[in-house]
Amino acid sequence: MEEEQLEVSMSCRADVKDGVAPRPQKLRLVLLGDRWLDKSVAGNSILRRHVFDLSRDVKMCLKGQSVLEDGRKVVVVSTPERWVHYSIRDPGLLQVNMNTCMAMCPPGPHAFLVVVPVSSLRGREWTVEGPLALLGDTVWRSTLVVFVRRGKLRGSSVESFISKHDFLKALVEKCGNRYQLLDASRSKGCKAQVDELLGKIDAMVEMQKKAGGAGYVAKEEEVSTETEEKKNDVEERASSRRNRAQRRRRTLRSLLESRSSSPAQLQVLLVGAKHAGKTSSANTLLGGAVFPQAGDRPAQVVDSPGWHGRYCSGDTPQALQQQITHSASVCDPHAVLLVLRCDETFTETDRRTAEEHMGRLGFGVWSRTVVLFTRGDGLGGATIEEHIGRWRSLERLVERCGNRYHVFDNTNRAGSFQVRELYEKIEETLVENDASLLLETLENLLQQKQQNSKKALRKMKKVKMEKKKELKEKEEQIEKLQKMIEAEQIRLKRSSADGDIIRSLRERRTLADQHEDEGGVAPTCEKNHEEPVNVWEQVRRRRSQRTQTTLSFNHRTAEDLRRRSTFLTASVQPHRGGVSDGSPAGAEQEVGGATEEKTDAASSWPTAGAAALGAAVGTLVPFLRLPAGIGVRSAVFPAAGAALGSMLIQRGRLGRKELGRKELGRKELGRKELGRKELGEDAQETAEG
Ligand SMILES: Nc1nc2c(ncn2[C@@H]2O[C@H](COP(=O)(O)OP(=O)(O)OP(=O)(O)O)[C@@H](O)[C@H]2O)c(=O)[nH]1
Ligand SMILES: [Mg+2]
Repeated sequence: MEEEQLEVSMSCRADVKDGVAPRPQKLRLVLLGDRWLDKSVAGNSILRRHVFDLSRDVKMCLKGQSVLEDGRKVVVVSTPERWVHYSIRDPGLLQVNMNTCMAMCPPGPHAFLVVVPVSSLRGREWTVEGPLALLGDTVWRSTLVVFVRRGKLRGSSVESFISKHDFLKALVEKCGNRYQLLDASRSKGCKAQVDELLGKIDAMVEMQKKAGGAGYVAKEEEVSTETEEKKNDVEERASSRRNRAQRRRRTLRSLLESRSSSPAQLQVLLVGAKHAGKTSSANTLLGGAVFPQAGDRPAQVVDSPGWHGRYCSGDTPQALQQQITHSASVCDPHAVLLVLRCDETFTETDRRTAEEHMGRLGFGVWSRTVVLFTRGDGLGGATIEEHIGRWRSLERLVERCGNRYHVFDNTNRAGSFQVRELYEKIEETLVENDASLLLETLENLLQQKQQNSKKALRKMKKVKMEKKKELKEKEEQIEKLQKMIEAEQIRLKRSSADGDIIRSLRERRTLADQHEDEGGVAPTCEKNHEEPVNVWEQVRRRRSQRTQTTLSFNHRTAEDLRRRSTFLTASVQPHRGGVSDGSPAGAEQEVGGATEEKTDAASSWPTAGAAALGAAVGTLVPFLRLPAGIGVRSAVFPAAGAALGSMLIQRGRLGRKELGRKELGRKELGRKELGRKELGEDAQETAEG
């Protein structure tokens, strides 16, 4: 392998030096195609010598090689007829075949050449399409289509031949529009065509290299589409299809039980391509009985001629087509069985052909069609759903038939289970197409829905009421809680106000206590705590000074009062223990005592005077003549005058007493202020000391 790569790279270098486009000096090619003869002719034309036997198919891969005039070495591997023939029993067969031919041209082929004969390919499309559908994308990037048998073109171009066949258009497109016509009948013209073909291969290899590839297909696993990922995908889709079909069948069977009327006889029509197994399947259905039974009732089975397609070339003749349509009109089938083989490929052309022929049976045919797969014995370990999932075109066809399908093994006619099951499926198809039954079912469903909706409405109303009640209860609870919170807040406010009052009262009391009992309070002195005796000494000195000040103040107040009073002389009492505490209470007691004495002394004279004056006025009043001319003479008047005079004097005395009390209060406040200042000075002096 290394030798090969070295050879290729050396040749490329040499070509670049000469200014020629680099190309592999050893070219490895693989021929694919349905007919061994066409492949052998194409192989000999490329090698320019007779290497492959044109007289027989050896049914195995063959390798031929030669050196061209320009010194280029070419290796060609030819494959036997239908070498990639698909078998569901052994889907790995393709891989085995591909590996064999890859091993014959190591390290891998530069190109795959699909050899297609220029001839009527109608009904044989699958021979080209089918096997190639199994090849992976890597192969398609390295593939060219080679058309042989130019003579059949009859003067027209190869392009017009391609355009006539949809499957060929798709094939050429898939190969990146790379194709070449080889006319082996004319050796001179063929040489130029081969040169042209090799040029196209070189360009393709160059393109692959530019894209970062090796220029040839090296990995064997890239050849086939049967990757692990694809297998898993197929299995998943297969199981989903099976489940869907089973669900649908269950529903239809329940509907079938409620069905009141059913046809007395089942009519079944079999259609399909030639050799698909229609007659064999009809015989299996009849089971050898003269009057076949579908369950407990008779069945009529109608076979039809196969359309030309997969196994016969040429269009389906008009007469044959009419016979197929006539078969359908004869029995007016309850179900149409579309017969297909399940042991081989299924291409897009197969789908199109089947749909074309079925379409002639009428538009409504698809709703009563069941796909009947024959050769179930060739499935091996695979399931029918897996086979369907492997071919996209087949999937589409089965879906068009409403996912109705069944498998027959016609080699086992004794197997009554497969027949019974098929009849069941036909009956289910009847249900699906019974418009009156479906209408009835629909009506029942609607009725049920209405009842259900009424029930649901009632239930909803009930739930709504309950919710409303619940909401109301909750609202009441919230209201209660709010009230409780408000009450609590008020209580808290009150207690905090009380606390403030108590605090302020306490503060006042503390202040008063401090003033009253200064000896009990030890002055704080953080700085001079080593000499407490001196501090106390200082405090005592300051206190005695303050006592002197207070005494002189009290004395002055007493003097003042004495001077003001005209009736009494007030005496100032000395403080207890010889030291005045300077408290306002003490001052008040002293001053209050002086005021009482003065009041008691002053009360007798003015009251007696006023009473005498009142009595005199009262005596004179009866001798007065009032402007109205009325004369008043009574002893009441002297008494009333005396009482009034006494009362006026009493009121004047009370007013003076009130004024004296206010004056005392003002003085008291002044004294308090003075005391506070002195205290502050004390503390400051103590701290500084
Ligand atoms: N192994 C196997 N062979 C089958 C099965 N069904 C049909 N065949 C064979 O397939 C071949 C064609 O079967 P037919 O029933 O004649 O096919 P057809 O569709 O009636 O053919 P035409 O009438 O020509 O269109 C016969 O050789 C059958 O033996 C099957 O389930 N298993
Ligand atoms: Mg037949």
